[in-house]
Amino acid sequence: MQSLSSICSLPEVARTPVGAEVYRGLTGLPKTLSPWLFYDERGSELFEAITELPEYYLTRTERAIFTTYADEILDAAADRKRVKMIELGAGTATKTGLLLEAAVRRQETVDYLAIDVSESALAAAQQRIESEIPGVNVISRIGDYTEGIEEIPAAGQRRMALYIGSSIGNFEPSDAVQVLRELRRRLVPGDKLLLGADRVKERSVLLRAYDDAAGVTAAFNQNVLTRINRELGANFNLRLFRHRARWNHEHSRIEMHLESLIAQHVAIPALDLEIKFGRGETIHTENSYKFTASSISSIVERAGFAMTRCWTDEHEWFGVYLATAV
Ligand code: AVI
Repeated sequence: MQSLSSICSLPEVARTPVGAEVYRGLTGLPKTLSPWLFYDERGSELFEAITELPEYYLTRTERAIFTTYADEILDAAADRKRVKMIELGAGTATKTGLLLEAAVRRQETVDYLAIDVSESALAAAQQRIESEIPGVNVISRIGDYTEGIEEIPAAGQRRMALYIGSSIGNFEPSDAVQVLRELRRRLVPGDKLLLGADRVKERSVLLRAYDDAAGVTAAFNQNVLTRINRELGANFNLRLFRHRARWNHEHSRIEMHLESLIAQHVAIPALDLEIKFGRGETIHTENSYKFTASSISSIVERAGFAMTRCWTDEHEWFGVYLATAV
């Protein structure tokens, strides 16, 4: 824990979100950096490229589940009412189009509230959906998670909140419960949550998905160092930090690390810091939890929902879960 006097003497930049996170993460032991730091402009492009990799089965498998079951999902969510859709972390909303089309088939028009931190992704999603799927009324909100949900009241209608893409897996389980509990607080009993969550599977399949042959995931991981160099004037040498993906069986998660190949010092002038790395020491940059039917049910139920239905693919690699607010 930092004392108040030492915090007050930190450079101004240590109080910006990026500065504070890098200071916290690289002065602690073990060294960590939060995964939200990945998503600058280049990081977001690299993530889009990851979703198209042959090894990264998550996106195409979830899309295939929506392609097969979108009408069934909408029927199950609706309880014979009209559905309004809200998406947390909508991004470019490419897979969501399949669900919106099913909603339009069912009820001719649908209100869709897209929430994301990226203004440019939201603008692109809104333009594409409005031109490709007539009948969808898109409202977009820049924000984190649940901000703005109240703006889509639903008297006599069913709200279905989407949290897809297994983003829930990037939180510690207790934080995942908190995020869903916050969502639950803004819904009424009977409203729905549609959650996409990656499943536990063979270790080699998981490792390949996070350490692809073309090195795109490695570049995505290392980009965080480029960002710190650019924004905080640091001198990380990318050739001296190697991407590592590990399966942590005990915690049922893939971990991403950046491993220092030699003993070295890295300067971060904007934070007045010099960070010492031992050879083989890592910065832990991401966890991606993988779930069983029972581990995801436990999270959903602790957040105040009842698990209602589940859809999966032929290999049972990915799960799409419908839960009801109780
Ligand atoms: C955004 N999130 C669900 C991705 C995942 O699979 O955990 C982030 C990612 N990290 C490496 N590859 C993809």
